[in-house]
Amino acid sequence: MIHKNLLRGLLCISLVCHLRAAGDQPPNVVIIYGDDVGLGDVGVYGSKMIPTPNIDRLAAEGLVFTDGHCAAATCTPSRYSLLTGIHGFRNGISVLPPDAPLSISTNILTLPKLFKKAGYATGVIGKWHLGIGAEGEPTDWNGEVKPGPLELGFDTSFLLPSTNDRVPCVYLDGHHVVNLDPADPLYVGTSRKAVNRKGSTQYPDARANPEAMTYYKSTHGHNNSVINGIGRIGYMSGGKSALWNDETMADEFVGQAKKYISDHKEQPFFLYFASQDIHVPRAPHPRFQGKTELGYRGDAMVQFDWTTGEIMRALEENGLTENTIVIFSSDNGPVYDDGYADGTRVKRSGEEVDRGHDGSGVYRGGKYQIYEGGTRVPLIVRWPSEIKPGTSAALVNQIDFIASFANFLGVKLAADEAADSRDAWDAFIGNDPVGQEYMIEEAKGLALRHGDWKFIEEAKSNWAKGSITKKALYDLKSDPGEATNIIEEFPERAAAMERQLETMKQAKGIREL
Ligand code: NG6
Ligand code: CA
Repeated sequence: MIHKNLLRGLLCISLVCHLRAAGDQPPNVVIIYGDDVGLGDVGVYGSKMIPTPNIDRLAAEGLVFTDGHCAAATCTPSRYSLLTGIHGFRNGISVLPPDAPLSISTNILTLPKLFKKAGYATGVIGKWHLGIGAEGEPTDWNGEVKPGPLELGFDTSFLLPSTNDRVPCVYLDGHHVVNLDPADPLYVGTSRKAVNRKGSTQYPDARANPEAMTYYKSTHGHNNSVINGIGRIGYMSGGKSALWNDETMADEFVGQAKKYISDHKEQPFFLYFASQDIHVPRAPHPRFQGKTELGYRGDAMVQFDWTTGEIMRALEENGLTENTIVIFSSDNGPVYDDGYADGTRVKRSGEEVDRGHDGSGVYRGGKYQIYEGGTRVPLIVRWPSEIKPGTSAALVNQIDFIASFANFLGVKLAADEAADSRDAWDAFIGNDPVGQEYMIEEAKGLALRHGDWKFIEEAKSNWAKGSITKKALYDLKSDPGEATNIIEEFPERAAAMERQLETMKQAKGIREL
């Protein structure tokens, strides 16, 4: 044993190997991931109208990044990059419909596979939205639903398979739909016809029966199957006994997380906890309704803060707070009315402030947009034994988690593994105040950050249909709100950044540059 540990110690240069050689357990890693949570929705980043005491406590004990980014301004590409270390644009990844097959190849390295290589247990709880099932064959929701997270390196999974505004409105535990009655088989599709099967429960169609939307009405889209009084994207039939309850979803996921943490307290684990909050349809539990003056959006954020507190409490109760790296972040920037009349007062017109609350703080735009509000999200890393609490202005991105943890765990990445992921370990633990020199931001088009400079390429806008975002250059130091396009004043800088962006786009992966 001594011999083995000595050998390990000699072979390993990473901290985790030294810990193991010394007989100490490597730290657990928990990612608490919000959905559409803006930087300005969190107290420590300036939210005044939404109380977030639990997240603020986490922040006070951890490192708060002010220039931390998710990889893209919408969910699927952002999560794709988090788990693969590859930019979504390279593989044409965009927001997935309810019946999409798995968007990540089961042959490539993923964040959970990396942790498994280092001997960790791995689990995912919550929203998936990366597709499920094999390409080219319809997914059988009544049998084994796969491939999915279990084929990508997670040992256990408890999912909201797509998003809460998309069918199927059921939980998936491992390969199986929870509480499914075989006498009421479940079908999922993008047309009414595809799910119109005799013998399965039929749900109202929001187009024909808008009065069935009793929870609240949709303001755009969300007009297919109506489940629990809420119009959804896509159609389903059957699975009545398996339907989730929107208002107890947070409780369900928190319960799953508590169980996961206590079941795995004896071994190092990686838990990817992806809340549905504060994505639409926002349906916080009645105990959170009315907690803010901002309608269900604000109340759902209060619920998410509670969720965060419960996960921290579970770590504490199991004696794991000191030796767990907790990462708190979000998959894209904020949005107000994203398709339902849920009490937000801002329509999808690009207006930024609802009753004095600005979900992206001083930054411009939010979800779907190439401006900073699209990807600059709350990012907090807490690890008491190694990270000194404070604030970091380093430019960091979730796409770099894989390469950074690979460094920490002492796992070598092949050139084609997580090819866009670059080691930023020192920045994530507070030892490097600068972070990446260059970083891509992704919406429908791309932008490049170089320090405080930002170049935006000309592209179709994801925000307002048919509109084009013109080439632009901003100096975020003097103009954090991207109000003044100074491309005419600095044509050479803009051209150089455009060339750099092109080089990064053309490369197989950014790490090779
Ligand atoms: C849009 C939906 C929006 C949301 C988004 C994906 C409509 C009109 N809008 O198409 O409500 O679901 O997709 O959000 O249906 S994300 O956070 O998963 O990327
Ligand atoms: Ca999202």
